[in-house]
Amino acid sequence: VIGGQPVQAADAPWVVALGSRDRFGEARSGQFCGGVVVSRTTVITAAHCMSREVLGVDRGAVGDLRAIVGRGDLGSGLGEEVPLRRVWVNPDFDPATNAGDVAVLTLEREQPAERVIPMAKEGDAAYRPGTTAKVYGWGDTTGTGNYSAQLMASEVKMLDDKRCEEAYPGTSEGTFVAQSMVCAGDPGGGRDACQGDSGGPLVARGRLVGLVSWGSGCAQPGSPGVYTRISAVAPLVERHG
Ligand code: 4AZ
Repeated sequence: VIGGQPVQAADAPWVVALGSRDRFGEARSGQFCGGVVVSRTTVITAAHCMSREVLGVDRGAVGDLRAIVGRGDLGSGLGEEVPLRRVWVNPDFDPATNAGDVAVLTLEREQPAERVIPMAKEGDAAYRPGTTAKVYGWGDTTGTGNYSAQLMASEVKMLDDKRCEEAYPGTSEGTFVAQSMVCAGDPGGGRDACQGDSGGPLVARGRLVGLVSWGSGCAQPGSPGVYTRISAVAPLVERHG
C-alpha cells in the first residue's frame, strides 16, 4: 500500500495474509498476497494469486498454503495460521483482461463472527463515485519493492468507471470491464494498492466492495487501481464457499 498508515489487526480483523508453510522461516511470514474473511469458513482472494507464477514452485503445494488471520505485524506470532480445506479458482478468470479475478478458499477452522466482513451488493451506496474507501495490505509501500511487515491502509476514492475505461481501454496490463471491476484511487496520485496487496480488501461504508487486482504501476496520477467487483462475484463466492 502506497501513502498509507499502519493498522492494528483488531481494527481490520477480516484482513488475511496468505503465506506458505514452507516459507514461514522467512521474514514477513512468507506473505505473498492478501485475502478477506467473508464467512466463518471462507476467505476470498484474487485468482491471479493462485497462479503458478505467484505461488512459485518453491512455495510448495497448495496444501502448504496458510491463511494468516489476526496478525497485523507479520513478524509477530500473533493470530493463527489456518490451513485450507479447499481452493476454488474462478475458471472464468481471463488473464488477458483480468476479468473475474477471484478465488475462494475454504478454511479448516471456523473463524469468530467478528472476523467476517459483509460483501457489498449491486447498487450499494458504497459503490457511488466519490465515496471514501480504504485499501489494506502488506505490499510495496514505495513502488520500489519495500514490502511492509505491518499491515497498512490507504484512503482512496471510488472513481467513475469512465476514469478506468480511459486509462485502460485494452492495455498490456488489462482491460477495464465495468461489470466485473471497480475503479478506485487518488486522482492526484500518491495513494494506491501495489505489488503484494493483490487479493486484499477495498472497504467502503463498512462493506467489502473490491479485491486488489491490477493497475498500471502504483499511485501514478491518471492510473487508478482496478479491483474485482465484489457485487459481481458474490454469487460465485456463495456457491463455492
Ligand atoms: C500487482 O502487481 C499490482 N496499483 C496490484 C495493484 C496495483 C498494481 C499492481 C494497483 O499486484
